[in-house]
Amino acid sequence: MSTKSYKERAKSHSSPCAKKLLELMHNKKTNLCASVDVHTTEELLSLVETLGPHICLLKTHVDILTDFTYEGTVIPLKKLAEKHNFMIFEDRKFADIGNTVKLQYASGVHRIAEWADITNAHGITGPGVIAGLKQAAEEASNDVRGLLMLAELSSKGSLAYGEYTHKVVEMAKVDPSFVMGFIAQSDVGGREEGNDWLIMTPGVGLDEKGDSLGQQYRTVDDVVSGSTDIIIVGRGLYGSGRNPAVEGPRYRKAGWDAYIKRLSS
Ligand code: BMP
Repeated sequence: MSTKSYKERAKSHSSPCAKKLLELMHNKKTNLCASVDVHTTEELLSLVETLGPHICLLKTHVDILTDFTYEGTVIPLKKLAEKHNFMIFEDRKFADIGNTVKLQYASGVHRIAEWADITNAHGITGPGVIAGLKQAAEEASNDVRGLLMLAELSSKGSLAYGEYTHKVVEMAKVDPSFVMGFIAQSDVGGREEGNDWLIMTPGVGLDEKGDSLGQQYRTVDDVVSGSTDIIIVGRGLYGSGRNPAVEGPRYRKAGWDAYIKRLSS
């Protein structure tokens, strides 16, 4: 766990993308990432318009959209990111050999490398996944790009723990300028060489304990008092019966208060 402020960490971070995000978090006073898993671009843009002022990061799964186009989806999303000052994380969970993920990241209908500030990958195939994604990022854009490795998962029965998690953390060390941190539920360590990994945690909810398909929720205080730097919240913000205009500020405040408390602990 880091008890340093986001501002302090931004100054010395090895990843330019993490630096940019930490500065944004400090200036905007939010560590909330909204995860918006909806079917249409219209729903996505409307929710992002409401949640945008409260978040540092928007997490997308653009392969869920039935009407995705670069012009119709990405361009307006990037405009909203500029208007409300947040970054974009496409939760693609790459998991193939380096050459294939390089193609998947840059090509196809989604061309993720061109517009997503951050994406993520499983370590199951070995460090080639990091090298492949890095090559695609460099070829696709001059903007900073960051990669999160999936070290632990929130779902019941996940196989990502213990030795597997440890090996993923070791793997991340091959490129700390591109790998900015982990999707994880705990402090996964690996800072001996001075790496200041960002820990982003999904499976966060203030009202539910989980869903019927294995998702498990923990509270904001629980995760941030541990090692979480960024809380990832989905249905807690916009699920049935929820008003995003109310839940956005509520989760933002909970996340920020928990961070301030951690700083003084
Ligand atoms: P929700 O808060 O509605 O359960 O959504 C969680 C989001 O985080 C989903 O988009 C899911 O794909 C993602 N996620 C997760 O729930 N657990 C993980 O360990 C990793 C994830 O990316």
